[in-house]
Amino acid sequence: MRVDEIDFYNRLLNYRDILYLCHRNADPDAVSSAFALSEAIGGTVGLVDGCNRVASLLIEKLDIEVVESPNFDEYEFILVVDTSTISQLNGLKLMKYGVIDHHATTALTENAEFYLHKHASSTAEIVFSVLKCMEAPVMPRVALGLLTGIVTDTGHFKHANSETFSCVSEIIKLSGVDYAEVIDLMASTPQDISIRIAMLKAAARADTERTGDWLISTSYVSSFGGSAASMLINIGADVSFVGTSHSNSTTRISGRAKREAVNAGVNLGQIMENISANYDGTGGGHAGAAGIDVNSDMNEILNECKMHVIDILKHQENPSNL
Ligand SMILES: [Mn+2]
Repeated sequence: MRVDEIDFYNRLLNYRDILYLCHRNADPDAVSSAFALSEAIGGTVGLVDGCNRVASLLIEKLDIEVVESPNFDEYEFILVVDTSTISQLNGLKLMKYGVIDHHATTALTENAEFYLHKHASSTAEIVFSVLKCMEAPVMPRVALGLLTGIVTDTGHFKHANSETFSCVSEIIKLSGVDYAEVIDLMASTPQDISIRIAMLKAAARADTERTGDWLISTSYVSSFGGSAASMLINIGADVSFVGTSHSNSTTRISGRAKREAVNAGVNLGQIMENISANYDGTGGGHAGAAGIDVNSDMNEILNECKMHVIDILKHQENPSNL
């Protein structure tokens, strides 16, 4: 049964022990939504199967109490948070549950006792509207969590709409937190030293070729090739290829392309597939992100990838330079 904000919290207030259950590999949107509800209504934040890096940082920084793999029998009611399919809960069997979610697919709501679903850019925004209806205070910890959830779920506001910004503005006003605190919290996400070394090496070794206003960079690392290829895009390349070569003579190339390059005709998945056919390897992926595994010289394959892209881009204009 679909409910509105008022009905939603009134129903939750009927239960004594509520488990706010986050999807597997929980993200900040799930964790902060569960946390905010547990603070306002009472109950426990539960993780079905771990959480991602920023979410674990959030849990640590905000000192959020979470229960990993909770025993459902210990709770009177389960509220599934930011989750739309049972597979996101590893197929767990739920008896009596409610849902709060913003995803387009809504398979989980069918058997729910009640659910609050809206097409918001994050569950955190829906939770905030519940808090407002309850006239619950928005404490700084809750606000920091919800803001982090909104920022990450909207891809740092890339997928935000006007309602997202109104919500963010209201949260900041009501809680008194500084937006800079949210940025600081996310910036302090620790990264493994081996990844950082790989990124710095990939940047230092990058070989960049210009065709028109397009920049195509190639480099190599011993691991984290995919992350390194994305990093080269972030620091200025339009298309990047990063090779990793293993002792057993297999070469892996990871490629990434900016949207403008894809729009100009670069399809890395197709390029990788074509090259892999010539070298008896396997390759493929998406237009903007793809990979290839072959038993050939790394530099030869890197060069081949680059030449394919130059061929496509040399007569195209780069709209980001107009
Ligand atoms: Mn979400």
